[in-house]
Amino acid sequence: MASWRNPLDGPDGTTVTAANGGGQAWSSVTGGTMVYTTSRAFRGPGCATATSETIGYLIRNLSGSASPRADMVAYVWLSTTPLASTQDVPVLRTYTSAGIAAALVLRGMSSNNPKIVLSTRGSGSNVDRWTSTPNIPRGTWVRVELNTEAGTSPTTGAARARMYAGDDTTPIADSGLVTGVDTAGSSGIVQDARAGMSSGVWVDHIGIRDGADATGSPWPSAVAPTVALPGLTVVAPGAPWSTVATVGTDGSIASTAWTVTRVSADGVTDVTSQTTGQGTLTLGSTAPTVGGVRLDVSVVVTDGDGLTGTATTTVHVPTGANLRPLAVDGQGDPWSILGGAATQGQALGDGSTQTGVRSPDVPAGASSTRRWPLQPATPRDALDITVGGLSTSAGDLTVTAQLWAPRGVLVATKSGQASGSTLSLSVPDAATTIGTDPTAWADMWVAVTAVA
Ligand SMILES: [Ca+2]
Repeated sequence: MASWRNPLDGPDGTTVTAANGGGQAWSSVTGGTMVYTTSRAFRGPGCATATSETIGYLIRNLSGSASPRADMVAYVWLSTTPLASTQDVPVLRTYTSAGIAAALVLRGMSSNNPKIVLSTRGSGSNVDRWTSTPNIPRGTWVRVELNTEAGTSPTTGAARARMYAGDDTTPIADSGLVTGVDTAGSSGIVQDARAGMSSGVWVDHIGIRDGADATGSPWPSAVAPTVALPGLTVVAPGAPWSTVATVGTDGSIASTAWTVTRVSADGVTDVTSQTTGQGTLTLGSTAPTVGGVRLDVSVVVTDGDGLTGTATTTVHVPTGANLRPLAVDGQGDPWSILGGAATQGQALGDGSTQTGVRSPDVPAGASSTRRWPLQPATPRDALDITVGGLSTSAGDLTVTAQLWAPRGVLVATKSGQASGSTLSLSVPDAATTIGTDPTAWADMWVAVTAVA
């Protein structure tokens, strides 16, 4: 079984071709000229119609010898003005190798009382098997469905035609399953499905399903769009920056909304949203001009069915070289280490989860900062660093611990006030925010600031 759909949401005014969008590609296009239009739509931004009463056809090849059944559905809108001369618009048809299998025809199109007709293959010409009693409503969306079962002889085929108002589940008209008719000669195969349209007949959302096990409505369920963004990016301060969302959809894209959260070096966030730009987000004059900023970027794509897909990425805007880490044996005293660690690297590296640091006396209104090299041995998915046992001799200080990645990128920050308190720096998504380059993981550091 294979499902296939096309919501006909191509660019407004563009001639419909086999491959120019509007949904999944057609196998071929023939007959009159068809165009996408946003003048109306059952779902999504638009639909398609023909530019004259010369009927255009969209053809979809089925699964060859594996297609003893084919089911089709489409939404149609008839102008309130009858066509000038055309009587029949075969909106849904299935074909076998020897010609037509079954057809759902809009008949009486030049009258005010059009009907739907089910016809199947005959010797020389199609044979009408059923005509609806109700008229086809004009000036509103109507759903039509055609089921075809290919028999293995001219008397073992079956077909069914139905008409509904919009997405209703109870039909306005139903032929029932017409059996014992010729749909495929003796081939047992339905090989393609065709949708037709004329001027005055707008068509939207065509669904096709084939295979031996096709049952129920042929309209396949809509699939949420897939969205992807490039991974972690590092850009220079002030440099314009842009990114492109890669979107996969079985229909159209109704909207694209971006959110950019700026996380500054002091942990302040500034959220901005951008709904224009569609698939591309560009930060030009609004790009960060100061380093030490992280941008958390997310995009939400909504398709014509109202389903959404989302993706996130991170952009680091590093600071200047003045924030390079100290050497492992750097001397920042009078800060000192408390506890059992023999070296600063060990104290703040893999082998220690509890490290005490001692600040110097800090006069009121002053501050003191010490940077501690950090040497994790390997990249990891998550990173937890605890700066504990803060000891001061000047009463309560406000102590801030920050975890910095290479290139001056602030990864995490935490503040506390009580002497002896513990500050935990947790980076659950370290592999994303820091990356997986081992040299990067060997070039990280923690800054501890005491403010009296
Ligand atoms: Ca549409």
